[in-house]
Amino acid sequence: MQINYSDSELLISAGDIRQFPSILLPQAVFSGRSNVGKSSLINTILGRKSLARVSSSPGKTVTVNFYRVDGKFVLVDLPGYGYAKRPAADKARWSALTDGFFTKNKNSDLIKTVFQLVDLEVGPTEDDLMMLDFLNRSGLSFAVLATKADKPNKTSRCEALLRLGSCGAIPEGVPVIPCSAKTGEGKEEIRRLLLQSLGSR
Ligand SMILES: Nc1nc2c(ncn2[C@@H]2O[C@H](COP(=O)(O)OP(=O)(O)OP(=O)(O)O)[C@@H](O)[C@H]2O)c(=O)[nH]1
Ligand SMILES: [Mg+2]
Repeated sequence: MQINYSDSELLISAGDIRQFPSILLPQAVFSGRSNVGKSSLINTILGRKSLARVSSSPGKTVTVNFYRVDGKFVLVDLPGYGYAKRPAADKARWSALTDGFFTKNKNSDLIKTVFQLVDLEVGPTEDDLMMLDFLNRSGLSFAVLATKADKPNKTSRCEALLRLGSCGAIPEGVPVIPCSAKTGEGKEEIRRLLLQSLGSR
């Protein structure tokens, strides 16, 4: 399938599960803690500079953003978790939205794959491990994207990748892909997994 990635548009920035679009296109989901680089990576994959808003202050917006790509599929930018300074009301909204997205979503069969982002240098946080545990139990297909791979030097990068690869919460066979919105590393591999997932489930 040929995809014109730059032919993409924001469908809706949903602050409530009732606003989730009813468009029947397959979805690939980007999940991860606040500031891990979800929106930046979406822009890189789409070859767009600033379609997905990159946050200057993390954790500010609690919305699920749906991007339609070339009329063929939808990329979903989930709100980031783990932002300590977020007010309790926003944390409750995060839970309602994210939980709603996975468990109360009448179109959940459209979710073809989840890209779980983990900061390569930081490694999986407690919240990341909880999310990975959820994904393992969900039966959803997922891959781990190790973000900001441009930051560590060569030695720390190798060590960090080895640590991540041997993380108990990431089963064998789940791809772990180093990537960077800054250098474009991982873009083609992510696009390949994306296309592969669209034909499945
Ligand atoms: N060095 C480096 N910085 C990055 C990379 N990706 C994102 N950043 C920076 O990390 C910060 C957060 O990026 P976002 O893409 O907004 O992160 P997010 O996961 O969407 O954050 P929330 O929307 O708050 O959940 C920004 O300052 C980006 O410029 C990367 O690959 N390399
Ligand atoms: Mg974002």
